[in-house]
Amino acid sequence: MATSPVLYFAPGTCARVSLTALEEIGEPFETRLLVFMKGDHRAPDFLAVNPSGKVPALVTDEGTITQNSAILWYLAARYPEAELLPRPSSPMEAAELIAQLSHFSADLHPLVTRIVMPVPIVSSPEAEMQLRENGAQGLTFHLRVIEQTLADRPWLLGERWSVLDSYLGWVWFRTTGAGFDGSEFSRIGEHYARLNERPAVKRCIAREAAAQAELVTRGLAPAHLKNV
Ligand SMILES: N[C@@H](CCC(=O)N[C@@H](CS)C(=O)NCC(=O)O)C(=O)O
Repeated sequence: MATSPVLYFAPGTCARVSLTALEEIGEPFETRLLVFMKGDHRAPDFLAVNPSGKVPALVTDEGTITQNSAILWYLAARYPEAELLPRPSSPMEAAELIAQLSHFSADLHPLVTRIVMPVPIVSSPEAEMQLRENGAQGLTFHLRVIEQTLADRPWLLGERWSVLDSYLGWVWFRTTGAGFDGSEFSRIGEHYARLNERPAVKRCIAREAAAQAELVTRGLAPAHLKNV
C-alpha cells in the first residue's frame, strides 16, 4: 500500500509552494517542521534527507525529491486529476512548463533572497543595502513582464490556476512582506488576493500559521512575521 508523502518545511519559506500543491491534491500527507533557528536544517537527520540542507524536501514511497520545481513536476504527473499544471502533449510543451518553473526557482527566488535576507551573504550595512537594491531592481524587471501577462487573464497560464500562480504568490508575499514596494504592480496584487481565496491556499496558510505560532511559543521564531 502506498504511504503518504512527507514534506519537510518551515513557515514563510519557498516550501509553501510545494505545501500548497499538496493541499490542492487533497490526498493525505504529513509534514515535518524544521526549526531553522535551532539549525535543524544542518542536523545530520535532515542532511540524510536532503544533503543541501534546504526545504522543501518531499519523501515519497518512490524516493525523496528536493527542489520545488522537481517536487511540483512530480506531483503534477503523479496526481494529474489535481491539475497542478497543464498536461504536456509534446516535448516542446514540457520544455515550456519546465522553463516557467525554472524562471521562478532559478531567476526569481535568488532575487527574493537578496531582498529578504541579504545579511548572511554580505559583510557590511552598505553592502546589505546594495544587495537589497540590486534584488529589488532585478525583481521589478521580471514583475513588469508578469504584470503585462496578467493584463488579459486571471492566472499566469490563462483561465485556470496552476502551481506557477502559487510560486508567484510566494514571491509576492515574501518580498512585499520585507518592504519591497509593489505599488506599480496592481494586477499582481489582485492576483495575490485571488490566490488567497482558494480553499487549498487558505489551508496551507493556516498550517503555516499554526507552525509559526508553535515556534513563537517555543521562542524559536520572531513574533512579528506575518503569514499572508
Ligand atoms: N532551489 C531550491 C531553493 C530552496 C531554498 O533555498 N530553500 C530555503 C528556504 S526558502 C532554505 O531552505 N534555506 C536554508 C539554507 O539555505 O540554509 C528550491 O527551489 O527548492
